[in-house]
Amino acid sequence: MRSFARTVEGLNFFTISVLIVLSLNLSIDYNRASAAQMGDGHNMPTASLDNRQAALMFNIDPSPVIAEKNVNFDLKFLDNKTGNNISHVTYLVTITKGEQRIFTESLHTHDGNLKIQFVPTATNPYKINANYDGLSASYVSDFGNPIKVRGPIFAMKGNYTVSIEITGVDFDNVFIPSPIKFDFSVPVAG
Ligand SMILES: [Cu+2]
Repeated sequence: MRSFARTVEGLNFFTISVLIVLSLNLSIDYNRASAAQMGDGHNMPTASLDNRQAALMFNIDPSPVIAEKNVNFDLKFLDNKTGNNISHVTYLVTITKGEQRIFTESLHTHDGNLKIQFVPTATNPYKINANYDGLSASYVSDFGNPIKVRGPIFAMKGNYTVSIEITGVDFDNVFIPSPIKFDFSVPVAG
């Protein structure tokens, strides 16, 4: 796996791309990925579900993440054949720092683009600005706006782990029996 910094119009993005193969019987054969393992661009984790090939794109902006500054996540789950977004994707996003779980929510995107903005504040517990969708039991962003999270997340420097679990695809209320989970190490600079 590989993590790489890409410069797009002057902005530094930390982009992680994970290839996932989806198989018919929803059987999963996946590996956990961590950014630390993503050094060589070859050992991509694969998962099976539906005979489709899909790639998880995960961008973090800025890179490196800086304590007390806004952090933007951009998640897309792409059909590798067509390059189109897979729609109606439900993610369980969990952030831990050390042993402490500081964020965990189910988030859904109807169109396949999921943007989350973390605004570090002293607000504890964190607050989410987004609509709650009962069908997917998740927060959903409005038209192109990120799901905003205000709270003590990325407020201090240190090593964070971002776990992204794909729990549903194609429909709002159909969930994968064995979710596909990836862990990413995200160092936060002071
Ligand atoms: Cu949906």
